[in-house]
Amino acid sequence: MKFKLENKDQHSKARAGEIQTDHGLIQTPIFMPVGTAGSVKAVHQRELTYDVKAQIILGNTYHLYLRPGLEVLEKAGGLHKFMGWSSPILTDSGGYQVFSLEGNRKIKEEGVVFKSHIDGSKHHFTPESVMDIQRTIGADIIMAFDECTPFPCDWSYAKNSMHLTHRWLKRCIDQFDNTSGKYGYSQSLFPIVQGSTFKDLRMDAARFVSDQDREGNAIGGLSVGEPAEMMYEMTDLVTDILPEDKPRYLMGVGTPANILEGIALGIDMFDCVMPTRNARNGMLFTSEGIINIRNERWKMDFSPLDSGFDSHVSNFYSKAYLRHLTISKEMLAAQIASIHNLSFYLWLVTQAREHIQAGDFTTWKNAMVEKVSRRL
Ligand code: PRF
Repeated sequence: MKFKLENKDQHSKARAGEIQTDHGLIQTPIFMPVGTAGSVKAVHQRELTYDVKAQIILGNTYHLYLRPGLEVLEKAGGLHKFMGWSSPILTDSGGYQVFSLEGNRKIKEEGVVFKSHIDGSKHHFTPESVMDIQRTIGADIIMAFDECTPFPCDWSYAKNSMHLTHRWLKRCIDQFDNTSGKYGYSQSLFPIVQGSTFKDLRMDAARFVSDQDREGNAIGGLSVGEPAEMMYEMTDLVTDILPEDKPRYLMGVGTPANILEGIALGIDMFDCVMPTRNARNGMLFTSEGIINIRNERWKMDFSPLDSGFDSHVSNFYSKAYLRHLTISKEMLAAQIASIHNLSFYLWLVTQAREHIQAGDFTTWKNAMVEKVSRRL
């Protein structure tokens, strides 16, 4: 993997760059659609490429390990071949998913013991096994095994947890560096900065992670219920410490406004279930603001979902039609809404990139945050 920093904004920490992987180029800042179990829900691969214009998607170690399992993935020749996606893939380590199995998991020094949400069977994840699993899945970028602290969380819990994440990181790096990719292309390991909402811990974690000198770095443990201002404050502290010449990934973020503010704070990569999950509940993110498509207000509105940018689905179908499909529980509703929301997210980060390159990012961003946050 190679990262090239192309432009820096004069009035913020925003950057435009390029990540070259063996599965192609990623132009940053970028949003990565979430494809937890080998599918971006309700959106097939051709639509992801040609409508959404996704450059990289996410997979999840926990889900893929449980189903279809490693035997199938290895036999298929890795996740890219299995799902028919030849662009880059990033896999999350499963730590986050396992920790959200409240009551069904136990954290120890060695790793985590957990029960499957599918059949209740017992499994172990260790930093080593999670590296091996991600080697078998075959993502271009793989994540270290970390503990994501809940919010709120007291300082001493956050400190101990951060140190455990750091010891696990060392073990991930050892395992990763002593193994190689199984399918003939290279993989990169990103460590994760934790430290909850404590400035001293966040700074310690950012220094520790930077010292590992990997090809990119991530920030975890945010967007877990803390106020947005706190998330921005922590991100700002951490991006001041992380190396400038490597991509920075803010995990699980967020709303369109969160993403624009994250870009202004020097973040290059984002992922979130919000555009797809909320689409399935009838929430649309548009260039004019946020729409609940079930609302009576759209019953007779035959205008396009969004005419603010070029997208077949967003320009072609009307609000009234999507409202009807949603209320009738038609499967096409989830498809149209998901493609629209993802197209909008990808358009938004592409616009951010163009404004960084043009030198007017900050004024554009401030106006856009206001626009995309409105409830219509
Ligand atoms: N760690 C991992 N994945 C994550 C997170 C984390 O802290 C978050 C937090 N927003 C989302 N996904 N491994």
